[in-house]
Amino acid sequence: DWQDHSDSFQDVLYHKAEGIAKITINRPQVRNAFRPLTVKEMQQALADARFDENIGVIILTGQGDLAFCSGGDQRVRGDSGYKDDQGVHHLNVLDLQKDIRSCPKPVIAMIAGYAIGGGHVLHLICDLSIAAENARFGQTGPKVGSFDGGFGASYMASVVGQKKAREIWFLCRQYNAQEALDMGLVNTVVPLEQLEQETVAWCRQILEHSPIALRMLKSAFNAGTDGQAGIQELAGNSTMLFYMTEEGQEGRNAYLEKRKPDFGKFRRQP
Ligand code: 1HA
Repeated sequence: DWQDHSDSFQDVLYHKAEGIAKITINRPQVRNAFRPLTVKEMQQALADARFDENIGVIILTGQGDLAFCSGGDQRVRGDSGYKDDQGVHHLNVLDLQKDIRSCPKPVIAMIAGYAIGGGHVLHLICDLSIAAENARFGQTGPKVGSFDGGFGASYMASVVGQKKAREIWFLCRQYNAQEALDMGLVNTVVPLEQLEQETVAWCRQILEHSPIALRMLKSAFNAGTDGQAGIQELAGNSTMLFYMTEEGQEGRNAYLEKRKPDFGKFRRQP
């Protein structure tokens, strides 16, 4: 039973239940295309889920059966980005992508209908993707005068391979759920009416497992593709674990007690 936390939001719905947070893009009239406000609210919801100690896994999805997300709202695309209400141009979905990747909790894309353009990249960078049989995937950038040469290109190539990634971007074709499964773009395909039930079952299985093990694994998977930022994340987790040890705490305590730290009492691990 989802509890509604959407109050402060206009473009997204935000729900929580049993350790699961669900962020839903709620613009079905435009196939859940995002404008800067949509992205900002998704970032806010994601931050809430990240800092809520009761939440262990996050679902990203789109309202209705027709689309997960169709990318940037072309109606508000200005000459250097997507316009907000003040007329400022943004490409702030790139920040959301980084937030999803650096979120220490697993983020699962739950996809019914279209995941297209910038909406396709969003599902791509989620840790897992669960698709309904009616899901359709693809990039449109070169068709509409856009491209995502960041995660959208390099991370895609690491998921589906160089040839397939170039095909997806150069030809701008659409792929059905089975094709997406065959190329490793999604984890499983289920009948539309079972989509949420199956996604929640995957979440529950994840929730049974060690949060720190999951956190370390996510940052370890990221480290390989995210360069210095990936190493920073992995190293940050090492620091967190070190802070949790007596040895780490001896350094802090000695400083606060204005004495010399006694690290000699700790084993020198082989
Ligand atoms: O590449 C980037 C970025 C790169 C770097 C940094 C930042 C980036 C940020 C964003 C993006 C992009 O996302 S570029 C790619 C933008 N998206 C698209 O090119 C997809 C456009 N939409 C479609 O291809 C199709 O609508 C669809 C395959 C998703 C669905 O087709 P369908 O079911 O036939 O519905 P359709 O009739 O086309 O759409 C329903 C309504 O939704 C239409 O409005 P209506 O005529 O009823 O008033 C349609 O215009 C609207 N709509 C759909 N997608 C968008 C949209 N309106 C604005 N923006 C959209 N993306």
